[in-house]
Amino acid sequence: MGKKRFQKSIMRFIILCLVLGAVVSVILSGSVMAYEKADNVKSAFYTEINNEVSSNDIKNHSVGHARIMVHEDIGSAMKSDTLFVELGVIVGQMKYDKTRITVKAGKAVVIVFHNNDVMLHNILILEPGSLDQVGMAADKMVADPDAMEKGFIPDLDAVLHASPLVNPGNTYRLIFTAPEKAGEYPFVCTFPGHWRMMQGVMKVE
Ligand SMILES: [Cu+2]
Repeated sequence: MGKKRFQKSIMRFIILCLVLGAVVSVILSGSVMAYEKADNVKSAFYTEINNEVSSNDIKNHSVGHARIMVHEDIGSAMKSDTLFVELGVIVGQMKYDKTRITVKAGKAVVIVFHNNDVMLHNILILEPGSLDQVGMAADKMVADPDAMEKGFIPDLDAVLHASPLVNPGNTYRLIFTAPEKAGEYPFVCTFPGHWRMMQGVMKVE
């Protein structure tokens, strides 16, 4: 092999290495970017949720048997078939602006609860047929000095999911997995005196 030919093949080898290196680094940076993007979306979601929790002044996330399920169910809320339901309040009437919500059994649900009213409200999802039991238990909580801290959420198994008390002008996302069993599940506000007026039905089908 002549000196020139040898130099040529060395050059070819170096160029090949450079091209391969460039291709590999483009592929790698692409996947890193994709990873970072997904991670940003995820962390933004966490930050938003955490802000809402602190803005509602929840000191203890395990209030009422860890039924404030913000953190546990974040994973399910990120599924593509998650159902988002907007729910507001009819100002000054102690009523939600919807009396019926329909969800799919076993699917993730996010109830985006806007408290556009001038007083505190919450939202609890209950076992079918348990509205009176839970409502009366909530009324009795007026005598409990820790009731505000407990968010007026009765400590009963019939309470499936619950938001904390939501301040006027605040929004709370109640994230949960819909029951597997079809049926009519009451939703209700248990702030003192509200439950008889402020209620609706979540139909699971
Ligand atoms: Cu209310």
